[in-house]
Amino acid sequence: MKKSALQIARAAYNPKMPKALYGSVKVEEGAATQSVADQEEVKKLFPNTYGMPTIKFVETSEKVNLPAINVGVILSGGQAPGGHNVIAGLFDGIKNMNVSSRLFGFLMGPGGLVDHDYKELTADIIDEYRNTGGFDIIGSGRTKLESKEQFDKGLEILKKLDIKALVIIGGDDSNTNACVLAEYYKEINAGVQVIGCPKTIDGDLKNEMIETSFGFDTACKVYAEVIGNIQRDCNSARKYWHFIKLMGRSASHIALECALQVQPNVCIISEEVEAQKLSLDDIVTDIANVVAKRAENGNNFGTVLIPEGLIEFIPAMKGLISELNDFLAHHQREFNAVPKDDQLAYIQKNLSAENAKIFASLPSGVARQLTLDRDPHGNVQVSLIETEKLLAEMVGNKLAEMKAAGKYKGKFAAQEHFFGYEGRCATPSNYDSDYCYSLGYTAAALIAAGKTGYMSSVRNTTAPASEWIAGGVPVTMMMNMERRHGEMKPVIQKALVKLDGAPFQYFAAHREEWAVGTEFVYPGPIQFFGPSEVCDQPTVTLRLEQGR
Ligand code: FBP
Repeated sequence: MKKSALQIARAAYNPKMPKALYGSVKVEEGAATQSVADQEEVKKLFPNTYGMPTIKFVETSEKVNLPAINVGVILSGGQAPGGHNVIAGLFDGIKNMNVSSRLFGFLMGPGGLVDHDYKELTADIIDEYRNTGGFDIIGSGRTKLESKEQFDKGLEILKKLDIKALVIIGGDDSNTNACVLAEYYKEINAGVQVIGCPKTIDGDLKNEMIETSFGFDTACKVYAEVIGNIQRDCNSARKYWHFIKLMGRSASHIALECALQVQPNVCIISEEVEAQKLSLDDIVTDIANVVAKRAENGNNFGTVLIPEGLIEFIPAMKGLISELNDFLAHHQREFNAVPKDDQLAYIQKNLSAENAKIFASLPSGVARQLTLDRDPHGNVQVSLIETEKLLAEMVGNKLAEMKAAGKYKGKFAAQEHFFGYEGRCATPSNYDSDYCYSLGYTAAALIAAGKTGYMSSVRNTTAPASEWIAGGVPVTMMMNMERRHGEMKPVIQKALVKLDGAPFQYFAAHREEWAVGTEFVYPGPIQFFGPSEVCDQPTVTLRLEQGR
């Protein structure tokens, strides 16, 4: 593989870790835990892994001799910068325990475990991938690991390779399934521990013990860099409004973090749209009013940030999606048999009158995307819905109406962008390089401590890395019951933007001045070499959440 100059220089970077992890550690147990909601139901479904205590690793002077262990690792779901460092940290952690320990990577996601596709990750291979973006060391995939048959098939290869612990690096859905797997292996006494690691650029896998999911920091910095560049371009030419959709699935954490970094003219937060029960027309009117206001000052340009999940949060759309989910869960086979050209009419015929009307009002592309494009977990693939185009077009129409009514005098030309995939495999920032390596190393410590059904947790990350706190949190603690595919299921609760949280409050307090004034900030590219205040800053979200 031909390497860039940055790749070569970056390979030499030594990720920083919590101080405790540099020597021998012992486990300090916290109080017993319970799930965030629906305690009785979750407890019943996880009799072997429910209620376990949180764990913190603290330094000890005792030298611990540990036996060699074979460990498996899986990368699951969408890519997020830093995944390679989780694996590097895990590798170094188990080797530090005992040099004869071995690490096996299952290929192309959870499917690799079921299909027995794997490769041993040796020191040479790991060294090639330290501090690099991407998941290409073993690949990733979205196969849903959920049936007993899959678990048993996986166990065959784990037994064959003498693997005693499996680390699943994934988002909320993958870690939910990791927990179901941990419970099952414990119930049947399989002798395999299962540990999760919190991954996703979306930033929606977080709670009091998991400060952030890895990859969020780097992805937001990449998007903020390019939004900043666009803002400087539009402040120079002064002729375009840029409608920028940002990845992030349901939650608006990415849009909010980018807004905090770049100070755009408008940023929509889906969670607020839902709370205020805004309709699509309300959103369009709000944006058009900002465009008109800026036009009064001769500013016919600006930026609008749009979270990709917006459509799901508009109350009327939410009701429609939920009915579609239930309908498709029970009629997928019949739906598949309907000729392509008749599918939309078929759906419309089977919806309630209210939802059929909304469905009919959508551009056919959007209606099709809502109906057809689901991932294996049943999520609407919001990345594929072109909300930025929909909004730009609707704002244009609204402004034309306002002009006709004498309420707007400016010029409006729109450019649309979608930033998503370009941020998911970026070279991890120092924060993600350090955080991920520490998560992997902590996973190794959880394995050594004999734990299963835990997620690796590294906290206090707005402080210098030496003060970070490494530990583990039982996955059942994050669970509640939710309706999926028409059935109630135990799942990790998604963390959406909190409207009373410090990041949103800061944004809400400043958005009016950002809307009318041109207060753009240009963050520039991620820096790896230079002063700490340029290279080591965590996200603004995290700093505001932690009051730093
Ligand atoms: P994960 O939740 O698996 O981390 O995926 C993150 C994400 O990038 C979302 O932001 C986006 O909606 C989705 O993946 C896109 O999925 P795909 O890569 O399958 O197109």
